[in-house]
Amino acid sequence: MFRVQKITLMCALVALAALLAFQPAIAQTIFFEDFESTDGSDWIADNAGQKWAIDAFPNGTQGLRNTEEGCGLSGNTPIPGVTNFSDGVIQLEMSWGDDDSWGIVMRQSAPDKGYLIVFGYNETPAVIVALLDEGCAETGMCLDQTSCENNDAKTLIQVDHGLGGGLTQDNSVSYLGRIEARGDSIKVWFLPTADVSNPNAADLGVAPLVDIQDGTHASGAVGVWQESQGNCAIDNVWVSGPVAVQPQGKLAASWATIKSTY
Ligand SMILES: [Ca+2]
Ligand SMILES: [Ca+2]
Ligand SMILES: [Ca+2]
Repeated sequence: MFRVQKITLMCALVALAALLAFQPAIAQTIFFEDFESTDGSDWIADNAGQKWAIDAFPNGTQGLRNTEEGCGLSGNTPIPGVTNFSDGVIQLEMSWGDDDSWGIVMRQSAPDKGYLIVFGYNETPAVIVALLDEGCAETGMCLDQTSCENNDAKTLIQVDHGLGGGLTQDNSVSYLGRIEARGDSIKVWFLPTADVSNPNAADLGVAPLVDIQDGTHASGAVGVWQESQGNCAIDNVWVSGPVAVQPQGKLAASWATIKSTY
């Protein structure tokens, strides 16, 4: 009997140790939204004319759709509650019913202090990293109007997204955008979500399109930016903290698992 209890205790301790080892990585998720059980009313655009709505996303679930079109309706929407991001990963799925660009505003400490990372499509076939300090992402302005594309003088880097031209504009394809920022290091990935075996993995298995060093801004808010992106949608918006996303190979958590842990 004593022996059985001892084995049971050992098993419990092993399970507890495994749980404790597992927790630090999981606890680093500081924001996740899959738009399955929200009306999106806490996503409040800086541009009063921009209207978000819950609608279908090409992964077969609900996403958040930008319903209004036009450069004058461009701008940032702060991710609810993510006000002091320094190091970690910012990731989202994006789809296009238009030819313009999605983006992420990162480490924003004032309207003109922070980074803009652009995921371009047909009109701007590029990934761009620029500074809000240069007037990039100004509310109500498209990228060409702020001269924050095709302009080495106002951007930190612009690289071809490598997706080719003539991309579909019928919201039929989900694309994955990931930014990994650690200190001065900023890395950006942009590719069809279907090309990634596990979008939750710490290592996506492909090299980043952008890998630069810049220390202009250390921390601040995170937001989803768009330029004239009428009828385009986002889903599975995820922000993690300083520790690596998840130990590679140890865990293949579903989005549902991630969501249930914060
Ligand atoms: Ca969803
Ligand atoms: Ca544009
Ligand atoms: Ca447009």
